[in-house]
Amino acid sequence: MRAFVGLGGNLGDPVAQIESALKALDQSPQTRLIRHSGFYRTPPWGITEQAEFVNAVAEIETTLSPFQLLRELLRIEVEAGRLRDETRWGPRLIDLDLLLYGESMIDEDNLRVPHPRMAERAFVMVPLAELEPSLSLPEHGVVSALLAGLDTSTCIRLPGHD
Ligand code: A4P
Ligand code: MG
Repeated sequence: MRAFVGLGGNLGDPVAQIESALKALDQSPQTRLIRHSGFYRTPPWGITEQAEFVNAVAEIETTLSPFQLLRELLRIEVEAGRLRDETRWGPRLIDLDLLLYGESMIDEDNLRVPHPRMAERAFVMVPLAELEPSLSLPEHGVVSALLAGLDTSTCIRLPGHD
C-alpha cells in the first residue's frame, strides 16, 4: 500500500532528525521510502509561543497494516529521542504522523486516517502538494484545491534536501 507520512520537529536539530527519520522509515520492515518533499521552515500551529518547525512529507510503500505502521512510526519517534510526555501541540524533537494510507478511512481512538486537521495545515499541504498535487484526500478533496484555500506564504522551503 502507498502511504504518506508527515514529519516535523522544532527542538534540537530538526533537519538532522527528519533526515534520520527518513532513513529509519526506509529501513523499516516491509517498508520502503519512495520519495520525500523538500524541507520547510514553518510557523508553529496550535501553540504559537514556541520555536519554528521544520516539516516534510514522505511517500512510502508498505505491506504493514495501518496499525502496524503507526506502531513503527512511534518506534522511530522514540528511537529519535522523543519524550512522550510532551504537551499536545507543544515542542518536540520529531513527530511522525500517518497522513494517508491508500484511500483508507480509519476512525479509531488511537488512529485516525486521513490525519485529522491535515487539510487545513499549510505545513502538511505544501510539502504534500510538492509530491502529488492531484492526489485526492478521502472526504476532503484534491490537494491542489485545498492548498488554494490556505495561507502558504509562511512556509519557506529550505535549500537542498531534494
Ligand atoms: N493518532 C491518531 N491518529 C494518528 C495518525 N494518523 N498519525 C494518535 C499519528 N498518530 C495518530 O500523537 C498522539 C496519538 O495520536 C498517538 O499516540 C496516536 O495513537 P502524538 O504525536 O503523541 O500527539 P501530538 O502530536 O502532540 O498531538 P497531535 O494532535 O497528533 O498533534 P499534531 O496534529 O501532530 O500536531 N506546527 C508546525 N508548524 N509544524 C508541526 O509539525 N505539529 C504539531 C503537532 C503542532 N504544531 C505544529 C506541528
Ligand atoms: Mg502527532
